[in-house]
Amino acid sequence: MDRVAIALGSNLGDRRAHLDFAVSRLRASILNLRVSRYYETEPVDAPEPEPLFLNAAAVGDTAAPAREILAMLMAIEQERGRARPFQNAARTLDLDLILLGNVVLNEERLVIPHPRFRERRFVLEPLAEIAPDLVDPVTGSTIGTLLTTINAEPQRPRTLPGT
Ligand code: PH2
Ligand code: MG
Ligand code: MG
Repeated sequence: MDRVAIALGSNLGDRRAHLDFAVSRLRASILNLRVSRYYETEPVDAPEPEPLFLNAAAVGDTAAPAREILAMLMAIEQERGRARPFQNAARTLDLDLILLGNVVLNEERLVIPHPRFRERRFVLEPLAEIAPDLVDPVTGSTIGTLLTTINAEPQRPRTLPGT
């Protein structure tokens, strides 16, 4: 049995309803599911202006392998009509597999831990609320430590002047 951490995000349509739906689906397949509050966040790396996100994190226990979890997350996204017109387009529901116990995987379309989660406040903040002691097997740091690390760094402007 592995501890699994999932990031939830929505910035299209009824954001709260999309996240509530995902939580009820996850609760049906993942043991001891705990869910953070919902955080309203500014879009990061959006190629065009986008609505604000609602982000959350969920943690639980599962014996399912990574590919099976990924397939489940994509199926739940599909149930909310997730479309992918271009990278980082606004979306009804995004479910990302962040951590799965000590699993480290670097395969096509499946990288665990999630390759960008250590820089993403919208992932770390909700996750630190429910599982600050969870350890990233790549860096050996806890979620709580990773969050303080980005807290200490100056916030970069989203667009640089003159570019
Ligand atoms: N997801 C992204 C890119 N940017 N920004 C916020 N605030 N929240 C997200 O969930 C998010 C994002 C790629 O999936
Ligand atoms: Mg994502
Ligand atoms: Mg995703």
